[in-house]
Amino acid sequence: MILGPSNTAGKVEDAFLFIVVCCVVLLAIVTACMVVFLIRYNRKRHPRPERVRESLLLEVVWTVVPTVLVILMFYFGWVDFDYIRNPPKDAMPVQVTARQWSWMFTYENGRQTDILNVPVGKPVKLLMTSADVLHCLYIPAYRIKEDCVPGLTTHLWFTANETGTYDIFCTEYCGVGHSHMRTKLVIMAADDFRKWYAAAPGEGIADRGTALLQAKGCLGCHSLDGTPKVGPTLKGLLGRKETVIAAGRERELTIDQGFIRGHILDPRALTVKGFPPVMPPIPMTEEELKTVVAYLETLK
Ligand SMILES: [Cu+2]
Repeated sequence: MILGPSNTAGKVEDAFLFIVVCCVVLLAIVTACMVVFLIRYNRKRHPRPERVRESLLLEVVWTVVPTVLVILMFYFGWVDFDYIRNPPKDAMPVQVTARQWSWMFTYENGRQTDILNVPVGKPVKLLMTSADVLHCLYIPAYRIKEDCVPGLTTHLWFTANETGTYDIFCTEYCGVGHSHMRTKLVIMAADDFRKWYAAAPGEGIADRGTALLQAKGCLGCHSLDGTPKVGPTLKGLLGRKETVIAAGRERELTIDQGFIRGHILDPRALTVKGFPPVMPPIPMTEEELKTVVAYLETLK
């Protein structure tokens, strides 16, 4: 029995190992028979073919053994699949919203992040949906993945066996920013998680601004450090001169507060030249728009 970094990883690994071992043993037997037959029944030694009589014993063996092996493969696969599909009752629920091109995790107390933080040793249940197109949440180290479908809630669950940081990928091609749609799974010690979970986000504009941009998924496509991603960087955005394309025509524009507010709510009206016209409208309250603008002021 393999332990692995999570309960699910061990299960999948066990079933996979059993199948690989069966395949390797069968391959060795078939290859050995082939080589022996090649030498022993060579045409030089047997110029005239001989009549071969059937062997009931041999036929029974080569029918029964593979049948039993295939049934065992199905059995291990089914038992583990059933286990991985059914979360325990006491699992900690986390809502997951996938959107082009970011992940948002919402906890029971309303806390929202773009990185999945969970405690070690506790079952966690992800309740997943999508705000736009099909996505798929994949945790390679845990050997689990599940689709995120608009209008539907799908689920995944796991219990982490050890602390650490693991990759989360989107594995359903979802548009130009698909390769940017990755984040981290952070497994914390129980005490660290309790502290993180209870901590209120900081009161300063930098903390509130980044928390809001994270929660709304903006940072999936826009960096804060000057590097362009799917969209232009937010660093120095306010007051910057950009060439924009509106209704197929190009023009110069200085980005001001009005532009930011309008563009968040209705991004399809115009696009910054050099970037794909793919930003979805981001619903925000007046309060949230104020926070974004105030935060962008500090990034000038
Ligand atoms: Cu995706």
